[in-house]
Amino acid sequence: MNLRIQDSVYETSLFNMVLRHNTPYEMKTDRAAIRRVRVRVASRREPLDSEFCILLQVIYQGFKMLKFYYNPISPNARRVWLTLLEKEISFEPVLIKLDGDQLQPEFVETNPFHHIPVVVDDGFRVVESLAIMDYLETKYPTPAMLPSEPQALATVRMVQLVTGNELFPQIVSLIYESEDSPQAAQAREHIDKVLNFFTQVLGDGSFFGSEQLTLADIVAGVGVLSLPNLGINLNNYTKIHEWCDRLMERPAWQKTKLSAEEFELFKGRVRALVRLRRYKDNKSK
Ligand SMILES: N[C@@H](CCC(=O)N[C@@H](CS)C(=O)NCC(=O)O)C(=O)O
Repeated sequence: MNLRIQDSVYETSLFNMVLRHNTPYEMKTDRAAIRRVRVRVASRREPLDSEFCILLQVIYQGFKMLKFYYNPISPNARRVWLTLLEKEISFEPVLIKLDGDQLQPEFVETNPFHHIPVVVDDGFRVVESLAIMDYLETKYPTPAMLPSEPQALATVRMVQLVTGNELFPQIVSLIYESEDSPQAAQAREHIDKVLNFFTQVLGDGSFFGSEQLTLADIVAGVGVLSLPNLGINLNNYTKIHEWCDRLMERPAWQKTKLSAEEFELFKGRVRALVRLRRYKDNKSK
């Protein structure tokens, strides 16, 4: 990219971007560079030299590259990760350790709810995995992953919401409650209902709402593929089992697959978060 540094409008907007920008999470790798630029911009007496132009290029490219705040063990982040990979969008991954990184002021400035995933694209910040996926779909429409035909679109949204509202809370129960507890039995029963519902919705189709992969497959796939690790046998749901095989044939899914060790880490994080939530609920009673 050639910076047309003589272009004063462009130059000013770039300087403003640099000056406005305070979050080290945004520019983690260029903190020293940004400090140097701030000093130069604050005392703009000298003409711009070539070293300075190069510095601005580095910073400008840093701003242009889509940043993805994530952790591989996070299912919500994996939804976005898969969307980025399936659409072959270039991005800069920013790993957020879920043992406290997410509570650091720099990150809380980016997401006040201290959750991953977050995407910052060209200075535009999006939180909430489903909103991020819609943003990516609209900005990078190829390959299309959200059908526009009314029934197909409703199917995609329905499967996404059923996953979030009906499946995920049961996955959390299975992780938190002991295997032989009534709560775990109830969770297994509800998961059976979800899997039968998904079987019905999928019918003889390859994917949810389309013959091509959709955003519903990504959201439901991340949840359903974790079930065998929690003792749910997918062989009892033939169509869902075949659909899982179709997903796992794809390079993006193999790349983002959790190892057994990572899944244990994820379970540990879920348990800690549930304990924390219950402690807070009890305290406020
Ligand atoms: N509804 C949000 C949920 C995000 C969420 O709960 N993320 C978890 C990881 S899967 C997280 O960041 N937890 C850290 C925390 O709550 O402090 C989304 O879909 O993006």
